[in-house]
Amino acid sequence: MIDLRSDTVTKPTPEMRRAMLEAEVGDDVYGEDPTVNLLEARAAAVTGKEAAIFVPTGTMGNTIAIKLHTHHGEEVICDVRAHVLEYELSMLAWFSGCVGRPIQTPDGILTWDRIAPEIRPLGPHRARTAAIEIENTNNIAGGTVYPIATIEEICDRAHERGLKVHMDGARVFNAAVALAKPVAEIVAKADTVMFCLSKALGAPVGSMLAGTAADIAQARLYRKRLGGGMRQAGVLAAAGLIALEDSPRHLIEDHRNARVMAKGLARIPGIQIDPAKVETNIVIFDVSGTGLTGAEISARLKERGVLINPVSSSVMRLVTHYDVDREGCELALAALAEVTAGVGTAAAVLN
Ligand code: TLP
Repeated sequence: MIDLRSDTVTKPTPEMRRAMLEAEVGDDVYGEDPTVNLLEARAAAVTGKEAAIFVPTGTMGNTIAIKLHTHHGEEVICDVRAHVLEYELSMLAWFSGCVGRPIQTPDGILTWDRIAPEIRPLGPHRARTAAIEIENTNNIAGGTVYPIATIEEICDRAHERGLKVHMDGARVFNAAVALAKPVAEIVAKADTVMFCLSKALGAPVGSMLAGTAADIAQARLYRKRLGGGMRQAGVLAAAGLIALEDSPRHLIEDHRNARVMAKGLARIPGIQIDPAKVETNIVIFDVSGTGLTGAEISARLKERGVLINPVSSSVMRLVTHYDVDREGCELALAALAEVTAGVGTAAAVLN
């Protein structure tokens, strides 16, 4: 199977498996797992934050961050396609008692002029805005990358107004590679950043939440409440350390493969995509002109050994990663051309 459904599907590398086998471990709820402690120290260093905490998932990292920055009954501003809004089972509401205030953007990148009019002070009819959440890269907008100046302006203006900024940096290392800038520079002004070890970086499990020492101390209590206090988690952290140290330098290959896919897709009749907009490892494309739905294309591809998921009836997403090489990408393109061949024309004639 050529699996391009997500970069979450990668298998641990032989180095990760070896490190997991040899990991020194202890009880992390007592703070006694040396490998987890090392991973947390490395994550704090890489993000330039005072402290970091190892969490089982990106969803838990985002959930804890929102809880840190809000009180029940407040609002969180985010992009309309934000993962926290669309794919986390309403955790904003369920755990933090907050409402997401979605903002339309052309490419998933919030800017201060779009945010400012949506900020609400507490009043007789309206709940206070407490935090702004920015997703970098923006997943469903197609792996789009925030310019650093845009992040800095959002954070500076937000802080002037007493608002916190959380970055969902599930794929912030992809942003760093695309910008050729260190992660610490990208996240410098955000109050907290969550990044995933288990996405493009390839670890089997885990994400990191980084911020001030006080916030991360509080985050440990929220993690425990959410059932995320793990014990000999060094077995997982060992793979995470390899992901953190080794994987970022390989991401450039995933980005090249995504561009090859985007250019190939643009040549398939009925598929719409602007390859110039593909900056990282996520490719979002419109299939409405093929006369088939995303689900139909997905099912036909599966019969040919290619896995790509629809996002909606007319839009599909593919994500490149280290377990699918250039040849795999080209085979996937050929399969896409084959399953859509002639269908669009037939539909056009019938219409
Ligand atoms: N994204 C997954 C799916 O949930 C859609 C994927 O395949 O891309 N933030 C962002 C931007 C994400 O893309 C994801 C996962 C998360 C948070 C949540 O991470 P996990 O799955 O570890 O809870």
